[in-house]
Amino acid sequence: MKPGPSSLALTFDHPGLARAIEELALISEAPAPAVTRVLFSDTDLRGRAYVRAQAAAAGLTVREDAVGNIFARWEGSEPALPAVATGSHTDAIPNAGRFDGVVGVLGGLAALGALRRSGFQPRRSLEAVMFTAEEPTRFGLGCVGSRLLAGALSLEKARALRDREGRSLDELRAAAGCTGPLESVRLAPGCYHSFVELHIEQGPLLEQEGIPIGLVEAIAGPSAYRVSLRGEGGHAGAVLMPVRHDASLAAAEIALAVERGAKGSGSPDTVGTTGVWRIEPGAINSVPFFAQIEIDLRDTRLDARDRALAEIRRTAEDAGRRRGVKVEMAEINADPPAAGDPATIAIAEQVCAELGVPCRRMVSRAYHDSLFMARVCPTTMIFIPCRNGWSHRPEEFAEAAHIATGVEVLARTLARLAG
Ligand code: HGY
Ligand code: MN
Ligand code: MN
Repeated sequence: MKPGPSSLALTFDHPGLARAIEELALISEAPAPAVTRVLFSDTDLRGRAYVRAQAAAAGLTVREDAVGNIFARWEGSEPALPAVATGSHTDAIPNAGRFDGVVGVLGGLAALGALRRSGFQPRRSLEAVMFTAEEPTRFGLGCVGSRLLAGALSLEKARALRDREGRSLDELRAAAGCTGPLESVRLAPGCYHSFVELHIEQGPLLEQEGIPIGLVEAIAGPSAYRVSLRGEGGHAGAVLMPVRHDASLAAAEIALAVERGAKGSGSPDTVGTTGVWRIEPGAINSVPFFAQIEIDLRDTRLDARDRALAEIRRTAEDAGRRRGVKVEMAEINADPPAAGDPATIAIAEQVCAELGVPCRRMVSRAYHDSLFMARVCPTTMIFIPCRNGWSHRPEEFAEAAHIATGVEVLARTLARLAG
């Protein structure tokens, strides 16, 4: 008889999970409560070692691929069948929080641990995955690990990635001990039956509505652009205003167009951010001759995102001409949105109903590795509330009770999928 979620007697080590989240949070370049763990930095390598140890302690077979994706596997009774997977990331942008991604990695291990202790025997193998480089901090591109797994990033583009010091992915992964050709990362077709990622919402909805579980039916499509502007420098006292070609002011016009374009796209879900600014020479008494900004633009609807982008491009062209500044706008990535799998969502909804846990379907405005795993197999995400919707900041916080509920819904959903 297929083990229904209610018939499985599961015990969870919630204090142990809370301890692990706190221990991992201390592996950081930033002082607590902030967390910084940039891809292939020393802290990232120590964080990886911590996750590998946790997975091994859970009795799982651990392997790492050529780009640092870590797979913790529990062989099923029919190992030839496509496996069921869960997972997320542990890299963290500068001065982030301790729950983003981590809840899905350590919570996924906790879910598999509870299933193993219950005597449940999955037909399909179960895997908890720690995806490498979900955050764009190192190379300016997010989800490098899951893109390569899904075949959504060409090897040529992967090899062309450079960090601010000019180091390549190949150089950094080799230094991190990740061996093997990049070609070996791409997943074999049909290797996964389904994928479910546990993650904090990174928005205020669940908390506002008092609902402990969100089931993701769409993930907004992220896009990013790097705009380089070259004008003329000079002495801040000597160069009079009418003859200036100030690169930073052209950049400022473009940043305002990002806001204007997002607000005017016709969709409430369009979001635009100019989060990275570089000005040269960066002296108070010198007119900026060079500026570089990085723009993050997203929506679940591509037509709305495109309308916002058109406004940005129009302004870039106009400001450059008017100010005598050379403007080059390069696309870093422009990805389509992903849909959550209805059948997988329905299983998680049934689990919630049997547990008496309120849940709602929703959109993810943040992107996740699920955005690319949805190209590999039927995928959804289980969201839990986070305080005030805060994320990517040290005050990020998820209640232990919400994490516990998320892990239990995940465990029982995985049991259904793998049973
Ligand atoms: O930016 C994002 O949406 C994700 O947190 N990297
Ligand atoms: Mn993040
Ligand atoms: Mn995340």
